[in-house]
Amino acid sequence: MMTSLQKRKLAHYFNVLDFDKNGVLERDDFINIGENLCVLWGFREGTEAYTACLHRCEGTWKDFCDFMGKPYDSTATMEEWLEFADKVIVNGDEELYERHINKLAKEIIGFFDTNQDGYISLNEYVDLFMAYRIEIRYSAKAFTKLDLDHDDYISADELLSAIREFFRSDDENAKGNWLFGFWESNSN
Ligand SMILES: [Ca+2]
Ligand SMILES: [Ca+2]
Ligand SMILES: [Ca+2]
Repeated sequence: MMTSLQKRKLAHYFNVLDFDKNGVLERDDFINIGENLCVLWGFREGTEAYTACLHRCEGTWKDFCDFMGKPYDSTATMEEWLEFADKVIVNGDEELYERHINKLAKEIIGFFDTNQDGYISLNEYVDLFMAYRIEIRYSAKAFTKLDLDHDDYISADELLSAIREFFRSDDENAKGNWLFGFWESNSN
């Protein structure tokens, strides 16, 4: 069973991904996030960059469905998500979990490391907040928490460490809890 803290974080993650806040995760949420990114990065509709960006976001949805064992045209409610998260992410098979979080770290860097130096800068991290419509005002604080060696960049290792803590840590003070911004508002 997930602890209350783990559940609150996983519920926050659901709310971050549920872009239109209609209470279910679906393909459109991921497409909307892609469209948001296109606006952010100045990709105009009809261009190759635009299409590639949407494709990539759709790919993220497909990976997510594969991970949850659902067809691509299905949806996931909060309840289904939390049940899945409990069984597969928080208390599941190590190998599957490791594969998923490594993939997620690569995906985040692939998407948001726009200058391709292998690190996430504060500006690039703010893009992530913009893309997912996470409250921007928490981005600097979250960035500082994730940048463990204080060199003003989030390295791949620092990101992976944050992802690990975000998904599994039961420590209220774990820095990685801040990966997707402030999450206490979802406490129950
Ligand atoms: Ca939705
Ligand atoms: Ca970078
Ligand atoms: Ca760093």
